[in-house]
Amino acid sequence: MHTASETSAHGSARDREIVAARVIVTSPGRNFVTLKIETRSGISGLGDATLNGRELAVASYLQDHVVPNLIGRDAGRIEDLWQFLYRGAYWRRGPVTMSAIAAVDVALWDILGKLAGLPLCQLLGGRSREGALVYAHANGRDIEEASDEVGKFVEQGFLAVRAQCGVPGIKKPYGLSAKGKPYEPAESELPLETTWSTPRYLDVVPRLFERLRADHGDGVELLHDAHHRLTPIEAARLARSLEPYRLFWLEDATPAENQASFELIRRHSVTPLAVGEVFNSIWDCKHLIEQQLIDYIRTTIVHGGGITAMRRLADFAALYQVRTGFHGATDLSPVTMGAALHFDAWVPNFGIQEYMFHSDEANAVFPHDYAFRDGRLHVGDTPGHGVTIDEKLAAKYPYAPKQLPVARLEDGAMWNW
Ligand code: GCO
Ligand code: MG
Repeated sequence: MHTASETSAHGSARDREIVAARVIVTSPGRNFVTLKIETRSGISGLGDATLNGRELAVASYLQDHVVPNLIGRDAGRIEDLWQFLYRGAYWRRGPVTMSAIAAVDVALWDILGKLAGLPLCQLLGGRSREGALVYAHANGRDIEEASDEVGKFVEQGFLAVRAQCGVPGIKKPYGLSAKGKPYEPAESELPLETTWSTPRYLDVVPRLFERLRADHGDGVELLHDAHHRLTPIEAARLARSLEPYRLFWLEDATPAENQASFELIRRHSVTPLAVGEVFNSIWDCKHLIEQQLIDYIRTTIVHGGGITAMRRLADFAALYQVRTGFHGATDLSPVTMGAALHFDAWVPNFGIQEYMFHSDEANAVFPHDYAFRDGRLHVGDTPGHGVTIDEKLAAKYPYAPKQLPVARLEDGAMWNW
């Protein structure tokens, strides 16, 4: 016998019982780890668990340590399962643990949406906006080529573009792709060794943005990613030198293990700052947010512990007028993109969503209902997050070990990639 609270038109606790959970590793152009959870009534949900360059660690965490804990539990108890996996592991936080928790959490929200017959954004409180403003990636070997690339995105209707360009004298600086190819950093089985020079970089970036404003005017939002390469005072100098070009944000200006280092950048510049794609918990940005040292928080669903955790983080950020700017590189699967776009549709303090294009192969493995229109990504009304997996097709793309590059200074010393 079920009590009234356990039973609804959409299924009882028995119907919601988790009967299977599977980890699917596939590599349609790049590696993705996906968790599929199935309930007794036959409803299933998907969560992304991809951690670029360290994929199998999360696959094992899920397969060996999480899945046995899921079987027999009520898929409707999303908060309780989140707490069980977070507190219950004893070892809190960390990208592997939090990506695994995120995969479970997102799969359960997907199941809840399907049970209710509602899109995920409706479960969160409904749409606050029609579509999510997105930014695309433009890059060029030099300023000229980068400006041409920005122009192409503007022509396609993008309202915001991130721009990166080559640094004279530096081979393979961050963010550049081979001509005509989409940017994809995890290229080789062992890390590619690249070189870095901060003085050369600091010299070229202000010239890039001066040119972009001259070529494309003030109407387009421009963004830039320093990819953790600068010290706080160098970051302050860059942020200040970019002020005339009114950036939407300067991202990852300096590593943020020491959150207080952003105080130094703030003291010198009003260029808006974004950080957090490598964070996995609210604790990684508590000081940054409370002290209003940043303007956008980039931590996203897959690496931040799922929707349950990100909702808490976004509400906390809202108290300080910090807005979301979810990471959306190609190493986050379409499952994360679907979930993120539902979150973006709801979250009151939305800022922007990163949008790198998945390959045709990846899009075929993960059919989805989101679409780009007029500078924004729009989610449909499919129940759940609207992303599925073609498992037969996925099986045709076996795992291919790939790691992210590393960077060394010109004297050979290791630096931040
Ligand atoms: C971004 C990121 C990515 C990361 C990548 C690492 O802002 O899009 O910095 O390009 O480097 O996600 O796996
Ligand atoms: Mg980045």
